[in-house]
Amino acid sequence: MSNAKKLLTLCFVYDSSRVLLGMKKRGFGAGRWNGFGGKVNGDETIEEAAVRELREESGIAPTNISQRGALTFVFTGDPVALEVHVFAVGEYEGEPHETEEMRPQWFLHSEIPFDLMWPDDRYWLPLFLARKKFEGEFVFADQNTIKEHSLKEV
Ligand code: 8WZ
Repeated sequence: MSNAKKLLTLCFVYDSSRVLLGMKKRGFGAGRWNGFGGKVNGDETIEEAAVRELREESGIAPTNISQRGALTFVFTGDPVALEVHVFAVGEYEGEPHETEEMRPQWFLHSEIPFDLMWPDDRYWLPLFLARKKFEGEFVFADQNTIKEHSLKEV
């Protein structure tokens, strides 16, 4: 049966001064800095998927992870919405390394490259970095253009 939503995860590793982003090297969102994440498989919880995708895309294993936000993305004319669950990772094992998917790099909070990220990130990433929990919905006309959005702290 067809799904009305695609479930995705997004993990941001951060501390009080820096956040780890990855340059997406291929596929959907290629050429943009983002957190690490991907699709939730049928046999796993959303958090299990977040941990798996973080390991696959950056090589690190979180020892501390918590859900911090839920974002819905809709593209005009596409009936399938993306439901993205955003996780915060504080502590982890291993060291980030480049993979086929992602090239990781640390950024100061004051130097986050919003112009090279998905355009919704400038709305909600400041809430994330301020340790808030949030829910939002963004309607895109295309991958560069937000038509409308709502965002609230929860
Ligand atoms: C985003 C995003 C439309 C859209 C999609 C994603 C995405 C795809 C896979 C994981 O996330 O990620 C961010 N930060 N904004 C907007």
